Amino acid sequence: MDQIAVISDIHGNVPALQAVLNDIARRSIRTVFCLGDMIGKGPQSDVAVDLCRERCAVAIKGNWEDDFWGARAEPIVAWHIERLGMARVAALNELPFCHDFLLSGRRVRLLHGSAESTSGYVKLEDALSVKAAIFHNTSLTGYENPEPDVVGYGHIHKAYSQHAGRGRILFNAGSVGNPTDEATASYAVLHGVLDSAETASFSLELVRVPYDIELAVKLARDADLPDLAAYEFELRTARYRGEMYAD
Ligand SMILES: [Mn+2]
Repeated sequence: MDQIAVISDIHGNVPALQAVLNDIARRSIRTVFCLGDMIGKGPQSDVAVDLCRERCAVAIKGNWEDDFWGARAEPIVAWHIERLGMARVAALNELPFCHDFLLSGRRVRLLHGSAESTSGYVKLEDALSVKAAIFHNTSLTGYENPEPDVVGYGHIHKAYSQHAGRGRILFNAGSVGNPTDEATASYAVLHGVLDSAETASFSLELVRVPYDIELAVKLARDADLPDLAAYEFELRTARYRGEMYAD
């Protein structure tokens, strides 16, 4: 049986990424796939990209990797680009939109947000009829492969898995570095026979890993992260920064 760790949304939080990579190593998992958003938000996008490049067999584009040359003109993006350097930014721009593979006879597709966009939202509370669109082939996924039986995604920073009708499974790997469901790093593990079209045992686990939040906050403070208060709020409370002043 093969084990594949699926990590997502690291967002420059290196203490969280290191805790997850250590956990993956302790479980003797050799294959790691990354669903994007390695960068942005946290202070160490450059280190996060380098660690992912070293450790991940596959990495796909998140909305942060996708938006750099487009609409995001905010000063905070310039801050992250400066730390990343143009060579890394150019390499991130070349990442694919999705990754399809076979596992124990199931067609698995990994993408970041939705089948239409890296920044499309498929929310935990959406009705299954709405969520089902994530299984469709689009101009971005390509039409050459059949539609998947299993879809894994990121972007919403909340881990879950559910049966999606007609034998399909949908899961979200949660976020390594910026979770908004509980204040621990999140990732998923797939178990099965990789690249095999033959039906065999298949399973999916959601893993939570505690990490040193104090260190993550200190690194952000030492780096003079421009939106430190919002970042610290998210790491400590596992709530989105938009809720910061809500109560
Ligand atoms: Mn994200």
